[in-house]
Amino acid sequence: GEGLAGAPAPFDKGGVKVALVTFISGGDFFQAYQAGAQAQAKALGIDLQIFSGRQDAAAQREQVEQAINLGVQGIIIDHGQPEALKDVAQKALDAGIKVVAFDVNLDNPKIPQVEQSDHELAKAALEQALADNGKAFNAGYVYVAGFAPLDRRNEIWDEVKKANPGIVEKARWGAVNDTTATSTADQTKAAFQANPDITVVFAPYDEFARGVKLATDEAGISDKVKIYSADVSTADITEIAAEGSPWVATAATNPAVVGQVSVRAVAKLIAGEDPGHNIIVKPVLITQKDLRDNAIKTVEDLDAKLPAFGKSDAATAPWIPAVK
Ligand code: SR1
Repeated sequence: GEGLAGAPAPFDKGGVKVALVTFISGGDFFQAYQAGAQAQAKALGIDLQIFSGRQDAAAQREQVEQAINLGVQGIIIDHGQPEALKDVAQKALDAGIKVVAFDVNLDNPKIPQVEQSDHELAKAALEQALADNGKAFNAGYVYVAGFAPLDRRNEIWDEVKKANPGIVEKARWGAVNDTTATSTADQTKAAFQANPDITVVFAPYDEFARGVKLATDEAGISDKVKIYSADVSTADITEIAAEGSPWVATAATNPAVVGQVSVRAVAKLIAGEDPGHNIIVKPVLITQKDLRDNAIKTVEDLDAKLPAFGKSDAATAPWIPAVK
């Protein structure tokens, strides 16, 4: 990479190498996150190498080791299982490599944690569910434990149920694999066969929501169900805004912005600056009505309509160029 005029060392000379080691690399969220990271890396003259995840903890661990051996200056660890990563992350730190974690709690004071304010995100989606459906309804819940963002969203689901005893969780399902949406769709069919009285589904990951919609559309029950989710992509916007869609709201950041923030955080560490320990990108609530009323069809339309969605001032510095 080229040097960046006016930037602190080593960015003034260029040639900075960073690895992004992912756990999940498929799906809209992770693709947009990676594209955002790559765009911010390019603007900083960073050579960013992305290691593709296969939902395989041992493989991800090995990729962190590979990155260390490649002599990178920084590593971003994106999701994963803390127990498989903590010691290799420490090994990277011991080798003088700066480490940032997104959505995986490495529990290390030297490793800044990037997240989307998952508590706020879940609250926004669930407040909309309460506003639309009242305080008493039969719910389905899509959840897989062990993912930091899903565990944080789950804390809010527990709180909301506790505060509203009229919400009855009739069934819980979910899968995270390389075909999350279709696996979730299969499970959704079974859940609705056993519990046809479910009217609200909380599915706080867009691949989950996509799976639930697939299943309710196929079963011809989309007019009896409402889906509340996390995340957004252009494909999601199409699904949400479609006529008769049961997917009525999502709380989301722009994942490309989260990718940019992650790269800025590691760049600041490499330059000897402190990006802060908890780096938060705030979500916004997006409803089906908002999308339809404002003719929003793409993530770019959302960026243009909602400035709070299109950029974040987390981990910025005067020498770090903004991504266009
Ligand atoms: C399996 S974890 C999926 C979540 O990670 C990110 O936080 C996204 O928001 C997505 O919902």
